[in-house]
Amino acid sequence: MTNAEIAAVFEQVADLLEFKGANPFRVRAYRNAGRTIDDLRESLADVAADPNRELTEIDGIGKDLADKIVELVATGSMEMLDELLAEVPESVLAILRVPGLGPKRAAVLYNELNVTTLDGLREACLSQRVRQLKGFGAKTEASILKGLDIAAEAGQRILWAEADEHVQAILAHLRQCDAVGQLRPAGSYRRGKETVGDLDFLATADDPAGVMDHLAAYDEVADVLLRGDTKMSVRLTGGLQVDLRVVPDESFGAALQYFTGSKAHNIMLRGMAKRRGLKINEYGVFRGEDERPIAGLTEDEVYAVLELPCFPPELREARDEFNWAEAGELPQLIELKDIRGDLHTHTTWTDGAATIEEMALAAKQRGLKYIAVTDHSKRVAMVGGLNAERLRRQWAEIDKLNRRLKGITVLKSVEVDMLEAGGLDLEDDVLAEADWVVASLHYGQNQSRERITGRVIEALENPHVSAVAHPTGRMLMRRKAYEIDMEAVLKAARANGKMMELNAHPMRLDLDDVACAAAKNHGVPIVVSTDAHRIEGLDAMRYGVQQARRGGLTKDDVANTLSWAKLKKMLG
Ligand code: DGT
Ligand code: CA
Ligand code: CA
Ligand code: ZN
Repeated sequence: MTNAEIAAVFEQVADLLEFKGANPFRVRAYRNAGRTIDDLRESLADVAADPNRELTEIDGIGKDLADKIVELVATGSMEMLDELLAEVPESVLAILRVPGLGPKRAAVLYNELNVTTLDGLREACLSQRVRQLKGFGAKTEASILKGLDIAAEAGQRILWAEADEHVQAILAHLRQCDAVGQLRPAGSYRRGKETVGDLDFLATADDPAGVMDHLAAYDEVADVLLRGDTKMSVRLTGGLQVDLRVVPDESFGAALQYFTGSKAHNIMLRGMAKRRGLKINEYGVFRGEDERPIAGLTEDEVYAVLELPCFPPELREARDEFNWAEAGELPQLIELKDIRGDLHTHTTWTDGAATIEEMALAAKQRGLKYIAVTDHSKRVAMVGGLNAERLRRQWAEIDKLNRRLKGITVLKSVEVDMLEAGGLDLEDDVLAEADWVVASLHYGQNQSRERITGRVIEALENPHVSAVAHPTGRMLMRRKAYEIDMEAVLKAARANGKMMELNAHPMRLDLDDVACAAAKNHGVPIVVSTDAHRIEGLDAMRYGVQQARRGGLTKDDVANTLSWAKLKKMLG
C-alpha cells in the first residue's frame, strides 16, 4: 500500500464522519492524518514491515494513528471505514467528492432531497429543488452543476504528467518493433494540454499489421476496441484509451498535422486552404481535383504551402495563432533551458521533505542559479508554519549557507498567507527583510468573489509582496478555482509592479494558459515556480514551462529567466 492510498482511506473516513455529522474535532483528526501521511517522504508500509522501527518515530504519527495504519497495511482494510460504509450508501461517496460540495452539504442533500447518486444530484439541480434548501441558493446550485461537470470529466481525463508516463512507456515499447519507421505522439498530449482524454500515436510502416500486433502485445493493454487496416484503438488496464494510426511515409507530415489538432485549429486551417483553392486532409494538401498531393511529407511543408509557419503544437488551439502568423508576430516561445531560478519551494522547516541545503544543491544540479525557500507562515499551523522569530532563524541559516555554497544563491523568502479577514499572516517589518515574498490564499476559499478579489488585491498592494502564488487555487479534476475577478487582480498587479505565479505542479498549473496570456496583455510578468516539497518536485518546472508556452509566453514574459540581480531590479 502506498502512502497516497493510505492517506485516501483516512480522507474517506473523515468525509464519511463529517457526512454523518460527527464531532468536528474527530473529523479534523482524521483529515489531518490523511494530509500528514500524504506529505511523508518515507513509505509507511516499509516502516511498518521493519521490525526495528516504530511508526510513532515519524513526526506527526501518534499511537492511535499508528495502530490504524498497521491494521490497514496488514489487512488492506480498516474496521472503522467498513462500519461507516455499512451505514452510508456507497454512491454517496461520489457526491461527497463533487468539487465545491463537501460532506456537510452532501448530508443536507441526502437528508432533505434524498439525493444518493450523481445523476440524482444533477436532476435535483436542473429542477431547481436545490436552490430552495436552506443555505443553498441559485448560485450554489449553479456551482454544483459546474462541479458535476468537473467530476464527470475527472473520470474521463488524466493529468498531462500522468499521460506522459504512459506515452514514454508506449513509445519505448513500439520502438522495439522492427516494422515501425517514424513514430510520434499526437493529439492533446502533443499540444501539452493540462489534461488528456486519450493518447494518439502516429507511425509509418510497410507492415501496419505487424505494428498493431506489437501494440496489442503491450502488457498494459486490457482489450482491443477496434482494429482496421490503418487504425487501431486499445484500452489500457487503467481505462485509458490509446489510438494508433499507421500511415505511409509520404503522408506522415499531413497525418501528424491532422491528428495533432486541435480540431478547432484544423477547421480554421481547412478554411484557409479552401480560400486558396486547396484541400487539406490527413493524406496531404491537394490542388483542385489533382490526385497527387502538393505537400504531406512533413508538417513544415504542409503549413508552408499555405504560407504559414509550422506552429508550435502548444499554440494550435485556434486562439490567436493565425492572427499572429498573419502579422508575422508568432512569439518565440519560452523553453525550459531559459529558466534560471525557482521562486517557490518548501523545506523541512515546514512541510518539505528535504533540507535547505539539499534543495539548493538539487536546484544547482538542475542548472538553476537561484532558489527561493518559501516555507509556510504560521497560519498554516498544520505543517508548523513559521512565525517571525523562526523565519528569522531560518534566514540566518540561509545567510550562513550562502557563504558556503558556490554556483547557487538561496533567497530568503516566505509563502505568507492572506488571512481570511484580510491582511497578511506576518508583519511588514519581517516581510521587509525578505528577498522574495509570495502571498497565498489557502483559507476562506469559499468567500464571495468580492472578498477574495479584495484579499488578493490587498496583498498585491503590500509593498513587500513580490508575487501571488497559485492565484486561483484550482486543483485539476479535484477542486475548482475559487471565485476571483482575474481582470481586477491583473490590473492591481500591474499598478503595483508585481508578478503573478504560474505554479508548475501538474495538478495546479495555475495560472492557466489563458490567464497567462491575459497577464501578458496587462504587462504583468509571470514567474514559473515548482512549489517543490521534495527534491524531485523541482522537475515539475517543465510542466509549468509547457503551460506558459500554451499561453504564448516568450522568455521576456517570464521573470525567472532573468538573473536574480535583474529580477530584483525589476521588482524595484
Ligand atoms: P483529447 O483526446 O480529448 O484530450 O483531445 P484530442 O485533441 O487529442 O482529440 P482526439 O483524440 O479526439 O483527436 C485527436 C486529433 O485528431 C484532434 O486534436 C484533431 C484530429 N481530429 C479528430 N477528429 C477530427 C475531426 O472530426 N475533424 C478534424 N478536423 N480533426 C479531427
Ligand atoms: Ca487524444
Ligand atoms: Ca483519440
Ligand atoms: Zn507553497
